[in-house]
Amino acid sequence: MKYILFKIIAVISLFSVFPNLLKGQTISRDVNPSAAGFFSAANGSLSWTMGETFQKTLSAPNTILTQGFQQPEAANVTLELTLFIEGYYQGGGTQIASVDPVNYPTLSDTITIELASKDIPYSILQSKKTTLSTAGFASVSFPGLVQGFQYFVVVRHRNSLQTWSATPVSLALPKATYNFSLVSSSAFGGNLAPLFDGRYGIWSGDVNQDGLVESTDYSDVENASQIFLSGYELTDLTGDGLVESADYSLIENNSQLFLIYSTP
Ligand SMILES: [Ca+2]
Ligand SMILES: [Ca+2]
Repeated sequence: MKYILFKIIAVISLFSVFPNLLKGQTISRDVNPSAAGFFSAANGSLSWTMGETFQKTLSAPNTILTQGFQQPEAANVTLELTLFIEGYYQGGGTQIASVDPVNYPTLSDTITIELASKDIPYSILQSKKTTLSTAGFASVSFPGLVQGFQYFVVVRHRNSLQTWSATPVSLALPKATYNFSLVSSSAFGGNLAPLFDGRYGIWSGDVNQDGLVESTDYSDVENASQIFLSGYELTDLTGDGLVESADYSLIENNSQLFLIYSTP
């Protein structure tokens, strides 16, 4: 009689008993072995694979290729940014709540944070939308495959000029931080607006999001201000829910500065 030998690998994750063991890793179940299973309950989980003879994991900035036994997956990396929006800024490290000041008084607006390759052609590799607080704080989580690599950090906001970090930022655990508010040189090309109290902010006025602040943006704000447009509008550069003289003054000034987004 022949005996069949099964090799069983079981990984028991005691999340509640040994939480410190899990820092930096989570268990991925996206490998396809000859047989596998996963069970979970309130206090723990059990996953297993069977019948494999070898394993391999290869990784690059864009890809992880895994073969064989299930592999621990690198934990998500948190990126925390500090930045202000020129037209929203109110001094003292605070900016206006533009979305819904009654129900969300600490929410300034939403922004998109992207990771671009540090190498030519500096392609955008990750993109996440998140909230920006009235204190200029934004936090976003990127998948573990970016962990340990360097990327340019790109900030996009609905009516501001897209802004890139001056240099690539290393995304290490447990989190990476970057501050666009203290010196103009924190942005690529020094491309930040000087604010009235010595801080810096991303330039307001790219209403049509083409990477320039120019006549089309000017016309959009001018037209909206003449009909007293109100609400959450792209042409509301000051974020107060009204399109009026302050927005017009801001676009009039910025459109004369020939502002163009700066990238490596
Ligand atoms: Ca524009
Ligand atoms: Ca306004």
